[in-house]
Parts: sequence; C-alpha cells; structure tokens
Amino acid sequence: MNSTTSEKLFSRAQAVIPGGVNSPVRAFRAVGLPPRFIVRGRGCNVFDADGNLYIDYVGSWGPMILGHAHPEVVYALKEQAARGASFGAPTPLEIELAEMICAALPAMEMVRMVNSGTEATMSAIRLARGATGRRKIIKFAGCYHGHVDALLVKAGSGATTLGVPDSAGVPAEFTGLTLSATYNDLESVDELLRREAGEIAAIIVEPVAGNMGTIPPAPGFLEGLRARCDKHGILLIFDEVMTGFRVAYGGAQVRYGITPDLTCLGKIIGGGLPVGAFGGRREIMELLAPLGAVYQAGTLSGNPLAMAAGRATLRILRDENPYPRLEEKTAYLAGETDQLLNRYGIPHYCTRVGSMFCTYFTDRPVRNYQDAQQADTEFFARYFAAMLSRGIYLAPSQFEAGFVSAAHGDDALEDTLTALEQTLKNL
Ligand code: KE4
Repeated sequence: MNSTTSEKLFSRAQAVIPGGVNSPVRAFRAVGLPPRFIVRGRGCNVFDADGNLYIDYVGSWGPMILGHAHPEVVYALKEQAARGASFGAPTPLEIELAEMICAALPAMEMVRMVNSGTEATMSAIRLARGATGRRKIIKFAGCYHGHVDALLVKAGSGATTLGVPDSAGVPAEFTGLTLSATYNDLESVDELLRREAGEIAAIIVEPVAGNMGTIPPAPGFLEGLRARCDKHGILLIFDEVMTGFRVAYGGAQVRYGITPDLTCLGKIIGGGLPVGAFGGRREIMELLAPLGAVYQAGTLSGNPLAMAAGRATLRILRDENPYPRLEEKTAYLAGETDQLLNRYGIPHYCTRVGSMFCTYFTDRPVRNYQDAQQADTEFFARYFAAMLSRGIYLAPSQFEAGFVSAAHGDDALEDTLTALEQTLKNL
C-alpha cells in the first residue's frame, strides 16, 4: 500500500504544526508509523492522500455514528452555510437541538452548548464547585475528560496524595484538588470519601470507559457512585462525550438507567462539527451566567453549522433507530474476532458496549487502568500495521475504543474479518 503522498504531507505538516497534527493521538506514535492523511470519507470508508481506501473504525473518534458524508447531514450543512455560518446571537437551531437532547436524556432539564468535550467537562466541574461550594473532585485513573488542567492528573496519584499533574505546564496547585480512584472499584472511592467526603464537589466518570480501550462499568459500579453521591451531597457527573447517543439514544445513563446530576456531551451531537454540551437539573444549570454567578461563555457556542449537523444526526438516530442493528453488527464483529484470535492462539480480551469495542492483547480480564496497562502494546503495533496495510483503519492505540457506524454493512464486516485472518496467518 503506497503512502508516499501521506509521508510527504506529514513532512510538510511537521514544519508548521507541532508533531504534524492538531491532536496527538493522530500522529500514530503509539504504532510507530507515519499517519495517513485522509482526504475524503463516505459511509464506512475513508480515502487517504494516496487514494487508498480503508474501512474506518475510528469514525473521527466517535462522532461519525452515521458514517461519513451522510446525505441528510451534508444537505443540512449546505443549507445552513448558505444562510450564514455564525452570528454570535441566539438562533432557533440551538433551541431545537437543546430540546432534542433534553428529550433524550431524562437527567437533563437544561443544556448549555460549548465547542468541545474539554469545554463541557471544564464547565461542568466549575458549575459543580459553584453549586456545592466545595473544591475537590474525584476522577478515575484511565478516564480522560479532555485536556482540562485540573483533570490532567497522574493515574493513581490522588488515592495516596493529592493529584499530581500528568502534563508539563500544569502547576501542582491546579491538580491538587483532584483525587484519583480506581475504575470499577467502589472501595477506592470509599477510601477517599472516608477522608474528605465533605470537601468533594463532584465525582466525574466515563460511564463506559472509552479512553483506556473500552471498559464496561462492573455491575453495581454506577449504582454505587450514585448512592455515595446522594449520601454525601456530591454531584455525579457522567462524562458522556463519547457514550452520549453512542451506546443508546441518549447514552449510558439511558442504557444503564442511572441518573447523573450533570452530563457532558460532545462528538455525535455535532455530527462531525466542533461541539460540546453540558446539562442537568434546572436548579443547578440556572446558576450559570447570565442568570447565576458561575461564569461560562463561548464565541461559537451553539454555532449554527454544528447545530444543523447535530440536529440532522439526532433526527436520524431518533427516527430510524439504528441501535439494534449497531448492537448486532458489533457483537458479530467482536465475536468473530474473539474466535479468530482463539483459533490462532493469540492472548486477548475483547470488550464491547453497543457499537464501541476494544481488543486487548493480554491474557487477563481488563476492568481498570492497571489491567489495561498490561496489554502487549508492541504486538498491538504490529497488528495495527498489518491491518492498515490490508485496508482496515483501526484506532492507532491499544488504549482507544473502536467504533462501528450505521454505514458499516455486512460486506465491510466480512472484509474486516478476512483481513484479520490474513493478518493472524502472517504475524
Ligand atoms: P474533546 O475536547 O477532544 O472534544 O473531548 C474531550 C473528551 C472528553 N471526554 C471523553 C470521554 C472523551 O473521550 C474526550 C475525547 N476523546 C478522545 C478520544 N479518546 C478524542 C481524540 C483526540 O484527543 O484527538
């Protein structure tokens, strides 16, 4: 597979963009390859600058649940673009998308649009602190909530000491109020609550962990967080930037029947355009400016193009309900993958929730960050390269989720499994 043009573009990009990319994971550093520069997408396929066609399981890291260039989404964008891209004024579109989101998520009485998942979680944390008058936050090792200073905490640090920064440029004071617990481990939460329950404003969690592969919540985990938050007057924040409208129409809170106090959204609700949102109970949300004392703002928040693409996307998800078929297709893909890896004697652990999935190359179950870290990332890199060379575009990291879209047809799944078998025969 020729990647000459991508490699030339990568060299050019690195002259003017740090690492040649606008988001680190795209640089393929975890798999030791030059990234492919993608020029077009259609349905479940993307095409790179050398004209190579791939079956895409990244889907822009989640937003493209309908596949690329869905005709109705493209039409909605063209229509809105012809009327103007941005006004910095309220528009009817924002109301419509807000109403659709609130109708889909029982916990959400009000919602504020922002421009990224990072903005959504940053704002939700500020709002939780403003609402409770408390300062500390609990997060979970391996959960990623965007590049918010306060949430870039070294895994495992908060349980023993106060949060230690996991990035240069973040002063210890900025993470010192963030405590880190272990995903799927309520005892690790209780250990923190025993010491500082009265100081905790919020617990923020990915209800399905999608940033250390894909890790489902253990039975009782989310329920346990809800009960602890109720007991201690702590706000429960579901970061559903990835799971929102992915694992169900609404998200994990609908799939698992747990009601958070605040929810963060992104990705799918913008249909591929820059977007984020956060929302929850009215009495909390009305603490936000201009009504209340918690300030939050954004020039392009509720941007008409993002609203138009998001509305078109949610309308299709609501009215055509692709979720049962997404469940079937992803279960088939994951099941066949599991069988092939067994047949070739490759240690692995497959996980799936709805249409997000992960294949860990490890001989043990993966329930938290520490388990995920045991995976064989060197083998993953070889597996990734072999699959890419056969036209299968997987997430370029062992610690990312894969996504099946409504546009992945049976042929695409069969082609993927054929490529997998050829890969396993030759690895
Ligand atoms: P953004 O700021 O990247 O829009 O959203 C941050 C974010 C927040 N919460 C969750 C649960 C997320 O998964 C994300 C972003 N996800 C990553 C993929 N693992 C985005 C890919 C990237 O960083 O380039």
